[in-house]
Amino acid sequence: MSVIICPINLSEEQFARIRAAAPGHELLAGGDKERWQHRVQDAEIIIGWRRMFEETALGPETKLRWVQSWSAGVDALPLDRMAERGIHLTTTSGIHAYPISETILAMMLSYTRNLHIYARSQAAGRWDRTDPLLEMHGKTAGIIGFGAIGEETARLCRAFGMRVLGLRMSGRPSPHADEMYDASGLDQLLAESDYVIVTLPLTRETRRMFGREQFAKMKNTAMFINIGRGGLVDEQALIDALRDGEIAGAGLDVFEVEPLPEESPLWKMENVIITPHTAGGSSMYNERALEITLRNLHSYLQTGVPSVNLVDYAKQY
Ligand code: OXD
Repeated sequence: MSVIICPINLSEEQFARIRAAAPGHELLAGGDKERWQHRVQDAEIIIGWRRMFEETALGPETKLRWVQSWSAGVDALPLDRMAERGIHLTTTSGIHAYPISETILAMMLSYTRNLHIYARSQAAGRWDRTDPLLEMHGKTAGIIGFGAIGEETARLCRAFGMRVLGLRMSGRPSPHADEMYDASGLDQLLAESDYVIVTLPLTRETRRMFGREQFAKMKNTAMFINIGRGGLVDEQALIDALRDGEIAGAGLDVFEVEPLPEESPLWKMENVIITPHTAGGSSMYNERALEITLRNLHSYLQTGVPSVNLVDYAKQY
């Protein structure tokens, strides 16, 4: 009997839906590794990758055919080894649009209306009417990486009366963007935006895409938001840009090293809002990820290939 391993803590009802969709397969499931760790070498399908699978599941004798990642980003997975073994890899890309765009807007609003400062004052019991108090209305949001998250963020920005500039590799226009650029428009987008929002995946091409030069091109009054991956940014250059007033503030969910080390100056910067890589989190997460998984399970069992969010190893996403 083929084995499916799912080390995610789903509900019994959710596991039952996987079992019903894959008759003739044995499902070893749940967060307790006692349930599946002795069978990793037998797995044909893994739903929710764990670093500890690497040695056993990718060895020469592997039976593994398909991995459904429980994340959108797959930069931490052993992509080269998976590609070499011809394993299909699919992601949960698309399900982060609501929680991440809401986090982005929360960062923008908090920063613009000083909530991050007032929260500190409240904790200290201090009536501090610090200004300036800014507005998002009429300002320009530049969104770099315009997939599902970028589209939804743009739609919300428009509801606040903002102008939206987008950038995606294809340059394909969007009804939610006033202008859409391809990679060649990066400098223009950086120069014009009051909020620079990065939602890119981390790949060979995008690693350290934002450094000293890019921060220098941004307005001194601009806010920089990164919910993609820490590796997209030269973090020391970001710290310097914030310190030197090259840019005015930042909203950061992701970091070069996570958890963000205690000694990072970012913790103490008043103009920085930090969330601990939770922008994509949501009580809806598992249900939405399961829906993608079931669609993929269906096509995998019919055709041998999962159909939703299949990673292109050449592009690394
Ligand atoms: C993801 C994330 O990639 O939450 O899914 O960072």
